[in-house]
Amino acid sequence: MFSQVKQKILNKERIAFEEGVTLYKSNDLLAIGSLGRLARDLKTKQGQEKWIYWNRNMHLNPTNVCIARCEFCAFAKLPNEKGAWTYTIDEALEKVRKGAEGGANEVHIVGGLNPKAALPYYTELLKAIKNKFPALHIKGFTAVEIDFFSKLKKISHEETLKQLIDAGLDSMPGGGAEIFSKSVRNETCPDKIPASKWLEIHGIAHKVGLKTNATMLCGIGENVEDRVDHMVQLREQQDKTNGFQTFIPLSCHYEDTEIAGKVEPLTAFDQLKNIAISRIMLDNFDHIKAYWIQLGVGLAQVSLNFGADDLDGTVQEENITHAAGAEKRGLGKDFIQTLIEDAGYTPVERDTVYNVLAVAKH
Ligand code: V47
Repeated sequence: MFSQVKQKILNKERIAFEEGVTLYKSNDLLAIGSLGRLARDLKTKQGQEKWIYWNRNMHLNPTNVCIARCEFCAFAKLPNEKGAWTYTIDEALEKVRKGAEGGANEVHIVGGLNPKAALPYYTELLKAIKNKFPALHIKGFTAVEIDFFSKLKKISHEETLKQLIDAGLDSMPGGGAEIFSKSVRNETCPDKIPASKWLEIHGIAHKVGLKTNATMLCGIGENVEDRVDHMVQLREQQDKTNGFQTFIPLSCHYEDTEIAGKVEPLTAFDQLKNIAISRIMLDNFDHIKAYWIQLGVGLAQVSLNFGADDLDGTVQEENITHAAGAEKRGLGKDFIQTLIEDAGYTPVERDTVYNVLAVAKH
């Protein structure tokens, strides 16, 4: 089976659902990893074979108030619950100022579904950020939030996106995808839009000119068939609208969540397979991101040899995974580059849409 998949990768043929499942069911991790690496190597351009991307970014979570109840989320609070926040525009600007002074050129904005933080709040926020920090790229809002803003305002998804773009939105992150499987979605995040809506909104975003990312949240009771199905659905959407840049497999953290104890946590093998198999399956995605906040720095570094070509960024100020127990906050730019170099690769600083800002010299 491995030689058949290898041949298909070499021939640039698409890997079938069943083959993806068979790879997941194998424990020959190094063989799976070498296929992931092969798929990655064949995607790179001449002279860029050893490139691994990173960026200088910060997260901004303007509100953690959320009317959706997702079993895996430790971030969401009810409006009057202790620890709930909704920043004023000035408070949000102050966070952004700190990030920009720390060197960030991207702000990743996501928040809860808060009926008091509707579209006008966000358009005002984006305009204020662009006004004060015109060079910052704003990567903001999951498809789940876009749907929520549209419903509150009773306007279409396209109109919502256009208003956000007019206010300064530059691209969209990949959150809110969770796992597309109906049964796992109904069990763990019943208030979230279904997979079809998530995909449709990304398609609309691509149509109006935004680049977006895609995630898959693992360790929430899904099986390997669910994971491969998730990848196949993303691959099909990408065939239609071709605006996804990066795929990011996410690993659930359980502290203070309702799902804790109900499901088996991911092993290191699971997480490295997610990287390698997504690289093999998602032939029409340019990049696979090893999100070190969730993988941990060690596994993220190892995953560079399993097909990942992006380490995300310095990530100043992150709240979603930290609410659920992730340990580190913020990596220095020198350390990110050391992680990449020690794995045998060349650190390449990028902006959000993969323009190259600097290639490290040896
Ligand atoms: O949508 C929620 C997930 C996502 C937990 O696009 C959890 O570049 C782990 O989407 N444990 C937000 N994960 C993060 C995200 C992301 C991160 C980095 C880069 C990009 C990008 C996007 O985090 C949520 C949800 O799927 N999440 N709770 C948890 N307990």
